[in-house]
Order: sequence, then structure tokens, then C-alpha cells
Amino acid sequence: MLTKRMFSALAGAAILAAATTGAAAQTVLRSTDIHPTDYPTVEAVRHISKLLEERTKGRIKINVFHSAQLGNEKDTIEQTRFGVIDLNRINMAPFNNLIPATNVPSLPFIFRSVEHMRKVMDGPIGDSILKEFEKHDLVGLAFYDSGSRSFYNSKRPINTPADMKGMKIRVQQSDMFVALVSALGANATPMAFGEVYSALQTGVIDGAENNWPSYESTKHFEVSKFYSLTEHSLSPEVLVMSKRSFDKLSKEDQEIMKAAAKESVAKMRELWDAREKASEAKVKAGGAVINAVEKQPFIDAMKPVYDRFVTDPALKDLVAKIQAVK
Ligand code: GTR
Repeated sequence: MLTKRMFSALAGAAILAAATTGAAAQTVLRSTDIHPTDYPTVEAVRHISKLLEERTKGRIKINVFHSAQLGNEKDTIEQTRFGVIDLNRINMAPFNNLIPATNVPSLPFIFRSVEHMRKVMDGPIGDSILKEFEKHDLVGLAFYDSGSRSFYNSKRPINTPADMKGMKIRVQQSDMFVALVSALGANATPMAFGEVYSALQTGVIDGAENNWPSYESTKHFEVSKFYSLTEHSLSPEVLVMSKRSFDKLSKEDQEIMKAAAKESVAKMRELWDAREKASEAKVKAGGAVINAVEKQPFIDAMKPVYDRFVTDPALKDLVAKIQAVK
């Protein structure tokens, strides 16, 4: 849904605007992110802009809209497909219902570690998933880290799936995440990221799930202090470009864009690793109660999720390939 605020943010700005600055026309790409201005994903896209400006002698740059100025993730997907937004840094989960292959890296416990995730997403498997976006008017440019997602709630520490029975847990707008939470005996409530704080505060929901930096930046720890280290999903972030906008670039500029996006991954990870530590310290100082969790009962409970979402032979093959990466 387009809100008034989003309309005014979009109004008047020509997309891929060829504003004439002196002799050379300049292309200003519009990029969206729901995170605040100092978040590693936002900084990473600014880094791409810097590389683009250098490499095109200022012909191309990116205007990075942060803090959901252009809307929540689910809505911005449509706008990116139509070319109203040129670039979108977003999690894989909101794509799960649209692009079947994106379910795979979001699956619970599919990755053994961050290193495993990075190796898979940086290699041919990751590239094959990026390619899937093209069938949906998008160009997949790069994957970014999102750490691991754990459950937090305002009631009690979660040690076993039984502790989650009947809890109302916010999830991203993805059927796979709904199934994940349901398989643990809780009630999943899909909701936009920006609505979660007040839903926690008013008791509309009991909890949610996210990584350290999002738990901290949203201040959810203030209203939902039990953070239980289930680390159930490493669902990565992705940077996509509107195919319409991409096709307007020259072949040479398309290559510059692709290379700059890939190069930004290292920069993002450097910022991410530091931010994870800082956020963990901040929520602990802010009163969050953290507990370690024995993961096996959670892993065992995920069979119905795999049974339902990994039925297609191509997805089965993708899961097997990921598991085979050492
Ligand atoms: C964050 C992720 C966002 C969004 C958010 C959410 O970790 O970076 O893109 O998916 O979680 O839970 O909605």
C-alpha cells in the first residue's frame, strides 16, 4: 500500500533522472532500505554509490533512502519491479512467496555457520539464486550478511519449543516463516517491521525474531527483554535492481554496477561484524536477558517446514548442494 508519505517522497523525482549538470547527464538511482542511516546495509549501498561515482566520473550515483522512507519491504518489492524504485536492499524472506528459490537460504538451520552461509552465497549456488530474480523483473546484484535470527519475547526465556506454546510471534511476510513458527507451537503473526515495536508494547504480540543489530536498532529489547539464542535462520539480505532501470544503463555501466555491488559485500561484512558486537553489548547493557539454547529439539521440529517448502526437485537439489558445501 502506498502511503501519503511515500507518495510525497516519490513525487516529482524522475527515476533515473537525467538531470543536466553542465555537459554530462547524471543518473541518480533511488535505493530503499528500511534500516536507519547508520545500519551496515545502508552504508554498504552508499559505498556502491561512491564506487559508481568514481568509476563513471560522476555520471551515476545513488540516492539512498533509509528508515523505510519509501515504505515497508513487501510494498517496495512491487515498486522495484515496476522501476519506481531502482535499487532495493531487502531480506530474502519477503521474496519467499514470490520466488521459490529464495526460501532455501531462509530455511531454518540450513547453514551450519556464518562461514558456511558466506561460502554458499558467494559461490555458484548464490549466483544461481541471484539469477532467479530475473524472472520477476529484477536483477539480483549481491547478498549481504544478516547474522542469525533468534526469538525474543516479553514473557519468559525460551529453552525448548514447549516454552513457545501459544505465544504470539511476529514474523516477516513469508509463508515459510509462518510455518517455521507454527511448527514450534506458537502463533505466527506476519507484520511489517515498523509496526513491531508498538505491537510488542501494547501486547498485541508476545515476541518476534531477529538478529542482534535489528533487535537493538528498533529498541525492541526495551519492550521484549528475553532473547533466546535459537539462531534458527541465517536468511541473508539481498540487493536487487529493477530490471527496467538496469536495462536503461549501457552495457559498460551495467558491468560497473555489478562489480561495485559485489565489491560492497566485503565492506558490508566488515561493518556488520563490528555492529553485531556493538549491538549485543548495547542490548545487554539495556537490560536484555540472554539465554543459550540447546538447538536439537528446534532442529527436529523443523521437518514439516522442509516437507512443505522443499518439494520441487530443483529446490531439493539446491538444499542438497548447500548441505554438501564443506
Ligand atoms: C532484518 C532485515 C530486514 C527485515 C527485518 C524484519 O534483520 O535486515 O531486511 O527483514 O529483519 O524482520 O522485517
